[in-house]
Parts: sequence; C-alpha cells; structure tokens
Amino acid sequence: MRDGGHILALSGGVGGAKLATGLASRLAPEALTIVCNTADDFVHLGLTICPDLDSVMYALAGRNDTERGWGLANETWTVLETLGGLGGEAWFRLGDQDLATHLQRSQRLREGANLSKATAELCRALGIAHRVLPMSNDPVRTVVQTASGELPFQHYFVREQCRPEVTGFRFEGIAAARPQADFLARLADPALGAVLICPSNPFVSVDPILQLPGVLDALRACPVPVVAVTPIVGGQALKGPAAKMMRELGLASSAEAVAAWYARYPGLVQGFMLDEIDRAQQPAIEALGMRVRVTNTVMKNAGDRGMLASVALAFAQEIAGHP
Ligand code: FO1
Repeated sequence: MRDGGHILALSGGVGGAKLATGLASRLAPEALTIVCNTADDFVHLGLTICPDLDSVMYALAGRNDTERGWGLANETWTVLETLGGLGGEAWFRLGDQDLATHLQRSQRLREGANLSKATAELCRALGIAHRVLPMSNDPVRTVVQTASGELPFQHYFVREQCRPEVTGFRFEGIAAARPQADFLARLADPALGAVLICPSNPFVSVDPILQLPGVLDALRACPVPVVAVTPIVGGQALKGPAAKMMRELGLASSAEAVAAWYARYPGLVQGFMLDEIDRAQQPAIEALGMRVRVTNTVMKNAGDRGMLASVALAFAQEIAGHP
C-alpha cells in the first residue's frame, strides 16, 4: 500500500474502467475501492444487467473486449442469434460468455443476495482482488428525456444508438436509494487519501453517484482532495455520447464545460485533469476554483492507464499536502 491513503474511484463504464485498471496496477487491493454507477442497469430478458459494473469487472479481470469497449473478449453470439431467429429481442447484444455473468447475478439476486454481495462473488470468481462496489443496492434507473419523449437509458443508448436529441435526464428511484454502506463508510474513513472521479460521462455516469442522498454531503465533509479526470479531449468524448449530449444540452463540448458542470456542486472538486491538447483551457478551469493538472489523458494501452493513474495519485497527494 502506498502512503497516500485509501483511494476511492467513482466510475462509469468504459472510460472509468480504463482508469480503474491503471489504479489497480499501481495500488494494492486494500488501497483501492471502485464505486460504479448502476443507473444504466436494467432488467432484460428477465436478467439483471449492470453494464458499468460489468465493464469494470471485465477490465480488472483482463477479459474485456478492447475493440467494442464492452463485454468479454473472444465472445461468441450463438444464443443471441438463435434468440433473434425465434423472433426474440436481439437489439441488446448479450454474448454467450457474458450471459453467464447475468444468469449468475440474476440467480443470486433471486436467492436474496443484494447487488453488493452478488458483485463481490462475481469479482472473486473472476480473480479480481480490488474492491468493486455498486453505488447502491437499491434500483436507480436513468431516464433520458428527448425531444420525442422519455426513453429508458439502454433503449436510448443501444436500441436508438443515441440518435434522439437529449433535453435532460432523470434518475428514477434516486430519492429513495441509499448509497452502498461501504461507499459511505470509506468517505468517513480517516484512512481515505483521495476521491477520483474517473473520465466517465458526467451526466449519466457520475451525476447518479453524486446525487444519491447523502453522497454530496459526505464528499464535502471528507477532508481529502476530490480530483476529476476529463472525459472530453479535443472537444470529443473518447467513447460514448458525452460530447453529443453536451451540444444538445446547450453546453460547449469541452473539458472546461465538464469542469463547469462539476462546479455546479460548490466545494466538490478541488482538482481537474486536462489533456495536453486542451492546455489552453487551464486558466478558465482555474477560474472555477480548481487546481489543474495537464497530462496525456488518452489511455490506449496499459502503460497509458498506469501513467494516468500515477499522475492522478501524485496530483491528489500534492493537493492534500498544500490545500
Ligand atoms: N453497448 C452497445 O452499444 N451495444 C450492445 O449491444 C451492448 C450490450 C451490452 C451487454 C452487456 C453489457 O454489460 C453491456 C453492454 N453494452 C452494449 C454496453 C453498455 O450498455 C453501455 O456501454 C453502458 O451502459 C454505458 O456506460
């Protein structure tokens, strides 16, 4: 374990999973907890699917498909194709191996395990040593508000391929959802060293975590730096619809606009990590009251992931040393 204390990473799917693997390569299992968004979750074909937990677990296990960004490598699609042939719903592509995860999770939930327990069991089975937590054991579901009406998140994202114009989001169930107990306990733990907000979609991956009752207060009360890594580089999201959503919401699609989005939560984020290509935005982000670290944020390989993790950890330590 390094001397920077325990690190709590807040993550969505693909981008977050990349930084999570970088952090896991630098930190001992007892020094890192990854909290995943579960507002993308849904029940499909009778199975509970947790895309962000899956992406993080598969990446940490070294079994993720790096081309697609989601699901398992070396996947086959026999069940899905057969299902499609029967007239079943095949728009959400569940691979043969991936199905085993959803079957096992759904079975454990039916048997009475909560999502944290089912996740811990899957992590153990996949050989993952670091702690992966769902943000809550209670259901929260993102509903995407579009010019043509509301859509459940996966219908918007996968079935409609993010085509509808976004006007807003709501997180069904969030008012009654309790943050996962160990997540809150970590925020109150004197051994906590920093909170990292992974390069995930601020609207649909990070906001659901932040807006769980009690989380913002706990984050503001903990005396450690909160550092966010930009998911927008050169005006583009490396993966997913964040840039398109920003434009449709009337925001600039820029790292600065992401920082401004987080600045809507006063006193939350102390440090913001920006890509080299966006260096010119540093003064504007500093004017929001955040320290800025400019670095390469594009994670193409394990070296990049480890490097970004190291820079984030050093940046957080620096802020902690000179608040
Ligand atoms: N994303 C897609 O774009 N198409 C799919 O068919 C798809 C299937 C899928 C199955 C299991 C799983 O865990 C994730 C899956 N994803 C798929 C990814 C996922 O829906 C999104 O990347 C996240 O919800 C956004 O973070």
